[in-house]
Amino acid sequence: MDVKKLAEQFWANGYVVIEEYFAAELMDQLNNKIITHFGMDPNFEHNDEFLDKSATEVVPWFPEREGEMAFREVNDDPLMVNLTKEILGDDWNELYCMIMFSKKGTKGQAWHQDCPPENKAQYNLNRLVYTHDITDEIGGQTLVVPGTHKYGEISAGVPDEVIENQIVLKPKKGTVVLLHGHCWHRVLPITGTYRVSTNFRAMPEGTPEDITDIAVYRNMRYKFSTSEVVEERI
Ligand SMILES: O=C(O)CCC(=O)C(=O)O
Ligand SMILES: [Fe+2]
Repeated sequence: MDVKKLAEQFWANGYVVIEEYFAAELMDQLNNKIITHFGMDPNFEHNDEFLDKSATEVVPWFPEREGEMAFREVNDDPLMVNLTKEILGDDWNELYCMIMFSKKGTKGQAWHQDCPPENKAQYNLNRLVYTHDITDEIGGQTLVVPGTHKYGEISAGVPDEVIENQIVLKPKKGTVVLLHGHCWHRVLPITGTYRVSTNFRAMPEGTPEDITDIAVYRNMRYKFSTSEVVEERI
């Protein structure tokens, strides 16, 4: 695997995809752990204002905060580590491992940036691993707009409308997607039984630990730690 080429692609587009990198067996094992944790009908943890206004319906789980370390094997994989280093530089830091569950019939996630884009040197790097196939039947396809990690703030507007040049990703089981936190992205509604993604978030040196506390949507900025809209945009 040519990490230099992959890093170049990442910096050109704001994301890079490595298809079916992890073994199906390991993915099945981790997917089972995820399903055992959530079941098929977990309660939303975010408040109603956020769920309505953000058009975002996901339930997060931070396994390592509860001592569940089974995801370390993926986190510590040589490609994950070497490619992260190539993209972020030698002194990058791990942020956290976060799993996002979406149940059948939910909206997915509206367009957003994971953190404010004003300081281009400070951002989160999403290192997404998919433990099951994302297909048109299941829904939950990941949408990205190439190059937008360089554009600054996401355009204000309807939270989940079609954006020009959007690309639809349908990651198969074991696929890795590295996605810049400033790159505009969203997740389509879930039509199948469930959808999960596992995100090993990292950040470049000098980025504060709370970098993902405020997310930028097309209609607002939202602060998760205090559950409040900190800026209305439309
Ligand atoms: O689950 C995905 O495919 C993307 C989720 C997302 O918005 C993120 O990782 O920041
Ligand atoms: Fe995101």
